[in-house]
Amino acid sequence: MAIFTKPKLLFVFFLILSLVLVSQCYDQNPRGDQDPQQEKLRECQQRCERQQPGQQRQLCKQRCEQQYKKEQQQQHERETGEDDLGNRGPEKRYRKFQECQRRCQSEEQGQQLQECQQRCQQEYQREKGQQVETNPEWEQQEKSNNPYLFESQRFRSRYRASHGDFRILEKFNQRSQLLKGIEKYRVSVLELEPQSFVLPHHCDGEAIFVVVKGQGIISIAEQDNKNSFNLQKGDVIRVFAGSNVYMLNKDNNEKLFVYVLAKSVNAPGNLQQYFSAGGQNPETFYKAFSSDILESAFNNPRDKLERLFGQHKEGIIIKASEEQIRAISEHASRSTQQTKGRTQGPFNLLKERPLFESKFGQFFEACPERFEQLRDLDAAVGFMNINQGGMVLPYYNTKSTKLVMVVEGNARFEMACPHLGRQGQSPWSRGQGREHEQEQEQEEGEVHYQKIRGNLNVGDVLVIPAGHPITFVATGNSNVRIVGFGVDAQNSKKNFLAGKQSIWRNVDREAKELSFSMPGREVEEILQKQDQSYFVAGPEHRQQRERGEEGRRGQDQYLSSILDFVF
Ligand SMILES: [Cu+2]
Repeated sequence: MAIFTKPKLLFVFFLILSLVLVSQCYDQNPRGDQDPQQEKLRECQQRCERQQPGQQRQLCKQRCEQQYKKEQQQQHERETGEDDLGNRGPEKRYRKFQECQRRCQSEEQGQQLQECQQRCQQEYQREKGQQVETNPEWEQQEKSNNPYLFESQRFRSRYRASHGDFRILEKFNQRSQLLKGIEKYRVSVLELEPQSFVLPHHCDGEAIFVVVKGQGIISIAEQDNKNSFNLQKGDVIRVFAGSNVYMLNKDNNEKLFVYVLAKSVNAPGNLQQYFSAGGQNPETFYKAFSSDILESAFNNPRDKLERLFGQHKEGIIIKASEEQIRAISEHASRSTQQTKGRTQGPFNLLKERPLFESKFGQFFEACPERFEQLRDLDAAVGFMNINQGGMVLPYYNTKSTKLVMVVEGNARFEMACPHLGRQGQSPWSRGQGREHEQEQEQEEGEVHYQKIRGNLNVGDVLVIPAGHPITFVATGNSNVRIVGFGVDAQNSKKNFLAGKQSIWRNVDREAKELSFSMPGREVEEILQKQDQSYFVAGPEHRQQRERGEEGRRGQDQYLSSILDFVF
């Protein structure tokens, strides 16, 4: 230790020591220490703040957080070496799945819990079978290449009030030129809190209302006619363009949810509400007239009219008292009415006989051929219930394009689309793709179908163009209920592509032989193997059953059959 006896060297030693300490301090500085994932989360949430209004902002932020959690977990896996590039053994995969489910149960509730568990399941399925598809970039691309799926956040609140919300989905042709055929149609959702009232208004669109939850009253006031109807779940009511309408949720506890299909009668896809009632918020259209005109029209002095049209400030959906609800309810009836040659009033779709059904689901439909109210709009309304673990056999709608929305549960879908089937081209995209699309007629002999797929949660909308083969599979731990509006519905049918009732039963054996280059008998044997119709066990349910029948050979076999039994 001779060096410490020399003061110069001692000074140099302390200088180095203090430099080391200072540099360590800098390393521990909170900014320098900031986790890049956390930084990303912060940026993502800020983006939501800037770009998304109200409720969407919350959803947007939640998505940021989910992504953050996922990335953190992935990092954890990388660091602990639990997972080397997804080559997890079945035990490890399953353990991870169980952990995921436990996390959901401790952190989430209700709808969120269901969604969280579904994510666990999807992750597990992906790891189990399709390792290629774990690439998030590919997934992202697939999502953005799908112009048919509108996730619930694509609805925008048009009128939000303390007692409800009216949300409208973006214009279809804004998303893609492939949806130009339905540009006049808009889909919206009316959500009313218990004991609330929607102010009288009319709309420049021909509409169909479907009650998917709750109970209420709709009143239609016309020049020479007044109709008031009770509404309940499953009711379908045609609301003519320009009808002056007010509505009520009369229930004390339950919200009222109404899905609306409207066809614009002015500018295509542009729908406006016109409030006769109101004052400042919503503004009443009377305010667009000059005072002297109003004085003459109402034969009232200006100050009285200013008072009348200046009071209301609470928005289009407001709280109603029990007495008010009772009074309005007294006038409401249930039955349909014949007024001047047109039928008005609701009918209940769920009380009709299902158009087809089996152990795994039912389908109800109101078509324009049977329901006079739907005829002039050439529209249909359908309800599809798929029981837990079930799927609907692939089918296509012969002529009608369907706009479907999930009311309950979760589903995944797969659809074949020839429009997007030309590799490397995206003629659907906005802007530059437009001219492209018109020129892009299919070249000779070139047949390819793009697999369009995705998950559907409550509130998501899917457009199923006519002729496109599609299937839905119930995912998650409950039944799935889907409501669909059909446009150009007259004489449209569902043609099934598999199962006992499929179109193949009406094709000659020789034609089958020629079509598949196989002996006709063999083709039929394959096509007839599915002896069920319409709804059958979904892939997960089916795997579980098959494994159950396989018996137990060795421990590995046993383990995997347990794993598959979960789904
Ligand atoms: Cu297509």
